[in-house]
Amino acid sequence: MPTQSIKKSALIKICILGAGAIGQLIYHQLAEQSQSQLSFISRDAFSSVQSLHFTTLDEQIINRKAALIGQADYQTHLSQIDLLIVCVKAYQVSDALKPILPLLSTSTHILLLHNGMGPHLEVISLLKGRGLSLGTTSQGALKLDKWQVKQTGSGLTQLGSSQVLTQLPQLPVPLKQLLLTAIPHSNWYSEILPLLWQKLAVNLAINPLTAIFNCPNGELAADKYNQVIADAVSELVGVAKHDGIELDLDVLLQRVYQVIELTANNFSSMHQDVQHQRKTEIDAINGFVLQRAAVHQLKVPVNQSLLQQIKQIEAKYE
Ligand code: KPL
Repeated sequence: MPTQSIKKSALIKICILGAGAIGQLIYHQLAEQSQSQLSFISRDAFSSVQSLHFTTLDEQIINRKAALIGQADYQTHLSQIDLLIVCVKAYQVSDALKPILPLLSTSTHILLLHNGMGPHLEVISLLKGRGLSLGTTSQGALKLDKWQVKQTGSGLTQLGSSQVLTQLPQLPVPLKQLLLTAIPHSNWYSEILPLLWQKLAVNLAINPLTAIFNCPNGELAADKYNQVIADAVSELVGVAKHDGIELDLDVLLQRVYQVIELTANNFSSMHQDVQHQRKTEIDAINGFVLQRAAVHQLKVPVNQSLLQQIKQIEAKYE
């Protein structure tokens, strides 16, 4: 398995694509470490320096400056970065990466960090030999303003590679160490896909139901939701099995109810998307299960119905 190498003494150059709540949270966490030089990719024509504001879990306010790389500097800046962290929504990953990828050095490593699954399958063919890692985070972050983020929860972050990616260069060890030191409660897995399926089970049950029934996560503990949650997760277990991933339904359901309890007062990201009339991540969540079910000619009526209900809500946006 090839491993990319980076110069030992140099600062590690990391660029973040997607300055949403998670992109900014990761920026602040990496900025606590002195080994890296950080920037965001901006869609503006010219580069600029931006003031960022971050409220930590213990309510400390931290102000930082960030370099936003404008299009005029893409060529020179992007060719030098060691790691590109992609924090856009799942449905934006391919389109956001397409113009950026050819400007990256062939030794740049790419990390996708988003809810849902699927984009890596589209991205693999575009990499031209660059390394790819995948991850998911349950850290809670809320965007209070364009450049003001508050951390609202300290969930796990799971990062790793996969069998399907082993022909590609692996994440260099110093980069891996930096990520695991900077991001609290983060772990590395040599096979990340089962972890992503497990997280998918949580999102596939909680996200659409809270959006459809307009409720906080905690309300899903009510008996009336037991059946739909069990059926949706059980369909996922069946599809994952055909994809070569063995999951335990009882363990997954326990995890779903644990998250419902731990985040009882939170509104899920899909609930927030619907409230703000934004496109949701349903295609990468329940939609991914539908896609894989179609490949294996399986029926997943409960996930199909949840997806349809969310699509109907989106179709009514003004
Ligand atoms: O990841 C989440 C989300 O809202 O997208 C959960 C875990 C459901 C927490 O709200």
